[in-house]
Amino acid sequence: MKEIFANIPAVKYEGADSKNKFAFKFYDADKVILGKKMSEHLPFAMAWWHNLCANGADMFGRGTADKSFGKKPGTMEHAKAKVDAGFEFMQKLGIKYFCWHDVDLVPEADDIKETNARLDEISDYILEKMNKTGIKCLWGTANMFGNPRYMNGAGSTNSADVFAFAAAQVKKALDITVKLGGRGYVFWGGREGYETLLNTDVKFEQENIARLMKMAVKYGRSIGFKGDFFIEPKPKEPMKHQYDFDAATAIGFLKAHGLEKDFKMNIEANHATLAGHTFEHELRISAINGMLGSVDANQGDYLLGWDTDEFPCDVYTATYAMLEILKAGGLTGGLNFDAKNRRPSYTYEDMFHAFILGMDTWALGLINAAKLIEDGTLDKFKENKYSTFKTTEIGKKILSDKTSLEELAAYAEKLGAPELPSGGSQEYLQHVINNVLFGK
Ligand code: XLS
Ligand code: NI
Ligand code: NI
Repeated sequence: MKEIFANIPAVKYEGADSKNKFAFKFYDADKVILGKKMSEHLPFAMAWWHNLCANGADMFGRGTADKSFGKKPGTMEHAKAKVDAGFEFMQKLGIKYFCWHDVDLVPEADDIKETNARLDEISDYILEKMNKTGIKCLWGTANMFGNPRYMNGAGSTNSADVFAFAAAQVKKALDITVKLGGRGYVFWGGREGYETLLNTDVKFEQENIARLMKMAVKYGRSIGFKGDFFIEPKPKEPMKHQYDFDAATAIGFLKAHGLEKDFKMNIEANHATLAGHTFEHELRISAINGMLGSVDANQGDYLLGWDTDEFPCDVYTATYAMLEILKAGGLTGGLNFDAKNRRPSYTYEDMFHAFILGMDTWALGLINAAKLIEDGTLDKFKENKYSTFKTTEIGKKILSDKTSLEELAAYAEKLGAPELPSGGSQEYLQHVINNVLFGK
């Protein structure tokens, strides 16, 4: 088969001194860090939609990048050319996973039966490529936000017929996920939210979203899906207010509807910052609830209030994120580059540079996080910070739930003023981090 990215070589690790622009400087797939290969710590995935479909079009201008791969867009020949391009791309970069929406894989027909037949055909073709290359499916999802029928939501729609269409798409996307052996299935509630409460029954809408998710779990398990369902929280965009605002909100929703056993979080960095949180905050909240599943690895821009989906280059953020992931024992999902090239970066070479940047950034994050764990200062500090609960009699009583307000009140009265242990030292810790990261 003719190569699509013919002028671009396979990208290999060459080390930080390499000047080869098609080489990794930090991502060394087989290198063992904290007992595991880098490639296992970092299950990178390619997002079909950004990499093989998006052409740089925005509200103000048409596309700049040619993603036709030599075929006419809107045809099955083009859908297959995207598969060819995607697998060649992933092989050249050593990426082991991919993620998709139903309508990224095939052009949507007017009749859902025809769309589904196209999905059957393309997934046969994808499966062949998977078997030849060993590349795997990380997760699949149904696009329930693009088609005009979802203008009032999918699970949260005001139309029972539209709800049925959403269910039909979820069913088929689950079929294809299972067929491709996907590790997960994602719900990103793009249109599940509202513009104004004046016309919205929030309780009704949220209950219906839960109904759709329950049906998805029931059906998925019945066809042998053993992976995790994921909610991908996002506070806004396209809706003014989205129901899965952040991890804490989504976890509360799952628990309220008895879905917490089957679902975990898919945390996107740019969504975290849109919610007014750091990326690592969202990872921590997911982790302490046992729901850290997968990551959409991108970054936003602090000066822009929307999902800019940039490839990650911020090494501090990648370090803090990897620290959370390592502490949580890793991901059940992976690191999906839900990220796109900037509009003027329209060439095939730019597509590769974007992934080289993203993969090297996360590799640095991993290397740094491992150093911080080995250094141990942060862990020791935290342990010491709360030590009065372990070393004093009253602290031990509180932790073992063996006291009461009355007893604590009597104790406090006797005490006069409490001695205050230091709890901060933020500047010291930040300095330690810089020393560990940049010191020899
Ligand atoms: C949009 C979301 C979307 C999901 C998948 O902001 O990030 O791309 O990851 O539907
Ligand atoms: Ni995403
Ligand atoms: Ni996003």
